[in-house]
Amino acid sequence: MASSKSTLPKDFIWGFATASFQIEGSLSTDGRGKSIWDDFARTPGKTLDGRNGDVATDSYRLWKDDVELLAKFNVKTYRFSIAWSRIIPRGGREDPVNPKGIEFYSQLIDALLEKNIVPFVTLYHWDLPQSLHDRYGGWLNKEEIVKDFARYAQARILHLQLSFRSSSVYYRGTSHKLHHRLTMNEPWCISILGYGRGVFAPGRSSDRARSPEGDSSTEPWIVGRNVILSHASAVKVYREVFKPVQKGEIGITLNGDWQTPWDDSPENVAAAQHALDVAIGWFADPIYLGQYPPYMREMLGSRLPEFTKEELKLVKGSSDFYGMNTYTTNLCRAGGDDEFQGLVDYTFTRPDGTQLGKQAHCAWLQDYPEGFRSLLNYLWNRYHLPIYVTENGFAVKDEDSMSLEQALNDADRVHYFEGTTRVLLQAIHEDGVDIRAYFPWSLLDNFEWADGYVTRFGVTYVDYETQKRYPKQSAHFLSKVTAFQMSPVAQELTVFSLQWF
Ligand code: GBH
Repeated sequence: MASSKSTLPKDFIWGFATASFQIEGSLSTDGRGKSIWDDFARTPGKTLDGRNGDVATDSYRLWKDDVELLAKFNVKTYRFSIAWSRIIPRGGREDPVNPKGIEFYSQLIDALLEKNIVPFVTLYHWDLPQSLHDRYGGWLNKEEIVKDFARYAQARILHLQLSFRSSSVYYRGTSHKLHHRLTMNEPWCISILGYGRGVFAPGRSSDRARSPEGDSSTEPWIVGRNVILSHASAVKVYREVFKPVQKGEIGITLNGDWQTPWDDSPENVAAAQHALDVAIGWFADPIYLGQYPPYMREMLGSRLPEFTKEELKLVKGSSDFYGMNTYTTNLCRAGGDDEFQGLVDYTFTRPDGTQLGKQAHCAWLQDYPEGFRSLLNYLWNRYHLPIYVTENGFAVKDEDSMSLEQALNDADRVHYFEGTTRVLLQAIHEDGVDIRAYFPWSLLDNFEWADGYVTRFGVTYVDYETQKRYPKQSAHFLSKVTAFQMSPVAQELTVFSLQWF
């Protein structure tokens, strides 16, 4: 079949993304241990609407509804995360594995496979077992956390694999290339928002109004290094023990938006690169190129925790693909004292006073598809690996006064996805970027971290009183375009036995 400019490549996969703490609820059911988000979200002042993750979208109970939605939307794949504290309630390498936790994810995965939906699993999307934080400082403690994360990866891998061996489910897939797993979601957010700004669990920060303890000038950088090392040791386990048999892929996903100079002055051109270095290069450069970006060292001096030679060997090349979460573009101006943005000020207001794009229902996001295209090109040219877009989405205002019908008519989100899907195709066909997956965020409205339930990113509306799900216009739009573009794939399936983990 001749490939056309409006067609996605044959093996391309698309589907929606979610994360355990944002959807599951049932926080003390079936032996789940506490995570750092449980109490953090319950603490007054930590979320915008004072609401927490105790119920969320109730997906621990209603997961079958979610699978039905995915099937209805005609997706090829579903990106979800596993709650570490369901698998190992106390989290540590000596602590027991919880069979009920294993069972929960096994049945979810089996149900997906029965519908020919490829599971795309994230090991860690921010819900660290509370016990590890209490016992030794969690992500701050390199010696402990790296070993515990590797053990969690192995426990999850081993046990889930055993349960699949006895399963009669077979996946009809295009090729083994479809076996993917992610270690971490967005190390920048784990480090900066959890230990620098203190707006995410565990909420540590130098700002004493916000946190009784923490040091924003050192801890985020230490946590970042430890997250990279934990990721790399999980990858080592996978590659040594499981990959030879399964031939699957493993990688990490990084957040990062396109950064472009506010004007063409040399200092602002440099500022945009500095912003990219801190948002993305901090993690991507060690993992893909084997060293920190020079600007990280320039900015932080001795506060930048180094890797030993041996560690660097483990880290370099530890991701089989580039996992990309991206939402917007920032206009960059040199200056300010925000190290977390590379000593760069972000704005959406151009020099002539106009806005970059349409404002989402959260301060940090405007609709600007051209930036998405530029970032895809930048990452492809810098790291030379296939790109999986593991998150991309838009928040639309939804007021209590709105009718359901109005809430479902999410025209601004449809507009956003029209832009990003158009640009995705251009990047593939016109720019030659190797892009293999696309996951709009999110399958459904859910617990939006510090924003509580005020900000809605779903393509499915959730009525939080009844927990009923209602597809929005954007869900119809995405299923239609992608189903059309994906149609050749379904014809070329072969059968092979399943070994996901
Ligand atoms: C994603 O992060 C998350 O992976 C996902 O769980 C979440 O639901 C989704 O975004 C929508 O928010 O103004 O200092 O608070 C995207 C990357 C980086 C975007 C931090 C918001 C806010 C910085 N995020 N950013 S701050």
